[in-house]
Amino acid sequence: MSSPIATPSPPYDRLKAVKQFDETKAGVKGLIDSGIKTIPPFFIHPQETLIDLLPRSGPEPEIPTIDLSALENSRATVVEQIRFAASTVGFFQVINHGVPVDLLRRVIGAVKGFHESPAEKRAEVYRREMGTGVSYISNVDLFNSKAASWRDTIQIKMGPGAVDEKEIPEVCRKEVMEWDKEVVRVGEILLGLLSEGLGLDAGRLPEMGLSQGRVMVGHYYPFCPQPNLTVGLNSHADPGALTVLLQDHIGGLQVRTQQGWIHVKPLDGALVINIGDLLQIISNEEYKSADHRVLANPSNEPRVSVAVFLNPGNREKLFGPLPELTSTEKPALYRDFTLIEFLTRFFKKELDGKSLTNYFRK
Ligand SMILES: O=C(O)CCC(=O)C(=O)O
Repeated sequence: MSSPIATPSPPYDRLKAVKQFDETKAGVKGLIDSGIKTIPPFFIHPQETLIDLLPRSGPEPEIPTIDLSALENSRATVVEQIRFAASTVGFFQVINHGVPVDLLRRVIGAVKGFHESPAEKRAEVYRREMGTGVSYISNVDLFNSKAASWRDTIQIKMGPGAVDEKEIPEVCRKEVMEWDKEVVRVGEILLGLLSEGLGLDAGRLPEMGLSQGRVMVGHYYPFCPQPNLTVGLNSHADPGALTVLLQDHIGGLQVRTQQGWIHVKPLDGALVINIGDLLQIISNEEYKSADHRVLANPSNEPRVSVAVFLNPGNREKLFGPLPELTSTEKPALYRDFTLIEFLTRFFKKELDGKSLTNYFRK
């Protein structure tokens, strides 16, 4: 006969559960492959985050789409479109950027191929430190965040001191290298246009070496059985100068605007560009770094995205608002700092949407 006194279930040991998950080295993909039907409690986000995920009512505004093929005949129009997008929503999509569509498909396919390679293969590069320049992890901030997010990531350091090519998993090596070259090319064009949008010479931002420090992240958002209880990626702003993002057709990326959270709708062949905190500071806040997030993926098909963060290569140089953009009417809004100080501050805080720029505000 069973005892009439119920034995209390032991309290949930969150740290133990998180450690056990990390030790599988198989990420969220591993959880889904194991057949789970509910998400482990450490993925469940606080109520205030979940309430904010509810869909908005009414028509949704869209972020601007800018056609770079117009550069040839009407550069001034494109500069104005980019200036407007960068100084309002801080996000835009570019089309006709010159990257072959076939390469865009191959990059997504190769990153997907890595995340869907056998768990033992992925485990070989599962590490939290970026020592060799490649790390596969689930949740960069797994041990510091309030709740984990439904996503795995492969991070690759592309410069300065880029990863030894041989360290990149073979399944995506060729595509990662090709993609990096194209991102630098497109990034430099955009930095030139963004310079002009500030009323500066086209060379001003590119000459600062803002695309020399690059990290590529290939995200994988598997199907989530309880997408209303978690997120794919917490709300955050990117710390660097500019981010070039390639997303597949699934959707889920959202940006915070004055009209609330809006979707960055997948547009075949387009690249998503966003202003990072550093460019907000350098531009003395003419340009805006916007918070963005990714919803947990409710679709049976996994979502894949590949972001490259463009940062300065020189970590000791001082950065701050450009003197040309400050005046007695608009004094510098931020103090100068080195990238080392800036990034140290970034990695101290979890990706919880608190603005990094505020730490450097005068
Ligand atoms: O997956 C995405 O669409 C967004 C990725 C992102 O925001 C990031 O890596 O910082």
